[in-house]
Amino acid sequence: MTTKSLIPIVALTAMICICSLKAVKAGPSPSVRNTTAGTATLRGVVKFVGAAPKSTPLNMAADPSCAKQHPAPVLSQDVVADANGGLQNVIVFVADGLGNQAFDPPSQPVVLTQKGCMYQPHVLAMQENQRLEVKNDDPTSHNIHPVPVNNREWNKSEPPGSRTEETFTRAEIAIPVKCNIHPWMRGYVAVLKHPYFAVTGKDGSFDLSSLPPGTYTVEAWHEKLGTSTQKITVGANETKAVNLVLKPRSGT
Ligand SMILES: [Cu+2]
Repeated sequence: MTTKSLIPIVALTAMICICSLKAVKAGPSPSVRNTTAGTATLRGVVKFVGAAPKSTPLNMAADPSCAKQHPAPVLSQDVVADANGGLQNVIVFVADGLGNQAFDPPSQPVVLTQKGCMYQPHVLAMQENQRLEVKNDDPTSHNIHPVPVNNREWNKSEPPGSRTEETFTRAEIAIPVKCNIHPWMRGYVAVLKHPYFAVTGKDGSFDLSSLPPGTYTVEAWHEKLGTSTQKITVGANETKAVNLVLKPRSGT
């Protein structure tokens, strides 16, 4: 072989080396990115059993612009249940069974509104790295201050009519949110790794749809009543009922 004929071989070998180096650098993907929605559904109701703790009226006298917006007394939102025991404001989510799948956050933000010096909604859930838009629809200033354990803590002053945006990068169920100006303001933001979560409505109902078929642990989380879990297997194109019960904890 002449030196001339060796050049292309050397060049090719160098290219292969560079390519394989790149591949090694990138490493094996830590997770399988899920892009296809599944066809399984878990649907049910979270019920509260036991004596409901008494809701207490909130005292907004410290800021007349807040109090003025509520002709009737506003009750605390700690435990909100309907006549059938359907429990509102419960975060229901897949706690186990999705393996190492990873999910991109939705491009749309979730919106938390400060209105009547309350958080609307009182409980919300979002995905890691999804945008959280915080609006102030009140004629008074608020200072939103989430108090996370696994995420970066921040607090922001919001003059009337303003909005701000933030994200949480790590799963956490759930982050308490308070206002540094109005001590009665309290909310919760749950952050999840995947899109399989819901917050129960007025009747305690929830719907986890577009799941891949599998065996899942479904968990219900409530700010005062703690957690409840259930394991369930669901197939493709199948809908299964999951009903969860929460009881007052000792001392609640
Ligand atoms: Cu406030």
